[in-house]
Amino acid sequence: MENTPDRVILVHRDRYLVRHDVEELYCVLAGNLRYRDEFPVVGDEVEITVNPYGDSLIRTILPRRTVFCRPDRGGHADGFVKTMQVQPLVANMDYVFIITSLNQDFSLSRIARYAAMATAGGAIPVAILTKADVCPDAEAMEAKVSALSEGLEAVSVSSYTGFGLERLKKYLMPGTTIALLGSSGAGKSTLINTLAGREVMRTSEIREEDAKGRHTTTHREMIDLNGVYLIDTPGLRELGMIDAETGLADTFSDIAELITRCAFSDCRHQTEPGCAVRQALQDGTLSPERWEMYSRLEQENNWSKTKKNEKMMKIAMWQREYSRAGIIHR
Ligand SMILES: Nc1nc2c(ncn2[C@@H]2O[C@H](COP(=O)(O)OP(=O)(O)OP(=O)(O)O)[C@@H](O)[C@H]2O)c(=O)[nH]1
Ligand SMILES: [Mg+2]
Ligand SMILES: [Zn+2]
Repeated sequence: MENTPDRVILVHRDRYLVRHDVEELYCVLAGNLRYRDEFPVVGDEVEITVNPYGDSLIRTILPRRTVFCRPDRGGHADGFVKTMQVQPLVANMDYVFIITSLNQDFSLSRIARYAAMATAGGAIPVAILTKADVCPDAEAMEAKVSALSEGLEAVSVSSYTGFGLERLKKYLMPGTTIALLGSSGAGKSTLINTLAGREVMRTSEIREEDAKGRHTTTHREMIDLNGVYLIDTPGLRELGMIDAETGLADTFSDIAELITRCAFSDCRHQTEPGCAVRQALQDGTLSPERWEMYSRLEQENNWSKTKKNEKMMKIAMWQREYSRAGIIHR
């Protein structure tokens, strides 16, 4: 008998659709998980107790091989521990397809950001440049994107004409999980439909004025295409950089390496003597655009870390107040 682990394929509020052998079962969380604030995400491998009479029970979330997170800046008041952490979106994918359309919505720094977050979570990023049919020079765009980082592959495709799709074949191997991430309207669901050869996901047209999407996909969902698992996701509005240093360093490995060669370990790469970055900018081995992009992303990353620290300090202060007042015991 084949022994594939149970896997979360859809999350709907507090119910989870789990693939269990050949069945799909609705599950809820066991108390211990709820108590620890551990929530499964799409792609998670779980252990369940089957209940033939109603919702089954997720008992355990197995350790994640990879994860894609976004910093959680949303919602609640500062006192909630939950809000200061990164929010896992999908888990256990081998590849993150960074879906970006070759129209006005195209953004190199967005691709760099996604690539950094994917790498930080252990997955391999691949830049998929969609709507090649509306771009006069897809090849030049590919070159720009792959220049972002050594080893970052860029593939331009068109779901309308079929252009470039054969280059995706090497990723679409049975047993492989691929998460499709990117802005709303980039063509994530359309690409899945095209690869499936039928309409599995709903799609809708982008706004004509600014090429923005309409947030058509509202759930993260894993689709099984003959053993290839594609995770469709809703377009992300923004993506910050919390805890992505490792990802940044990998995406900009040349710059990371340069920085280690600066004479001072706390070099700000401005006026310090022996700065390897300024040297490289001068002799042309580092392009100013690339350096600017790295600096921008790194600044953002530090910014979110500062915010996180502020929040942590606030929480610590609260807790002290509360324990002093006898409200909580620690
Ligand atoms: N010209 C062109 N348009 C495309 C292509 N792929 C998708 N589109 C169009 O782009 C629009 C948005 O596509 P969707 O697949 O809904 O986009 P999405 O990324 O799933 O968006 P959300 O679900 O909102 O995150 C639709 O009108 C598609 O027909 C393509 O290859 N070429
Ligand atoms: Mg969609
Ligand atoms: Zn320096």
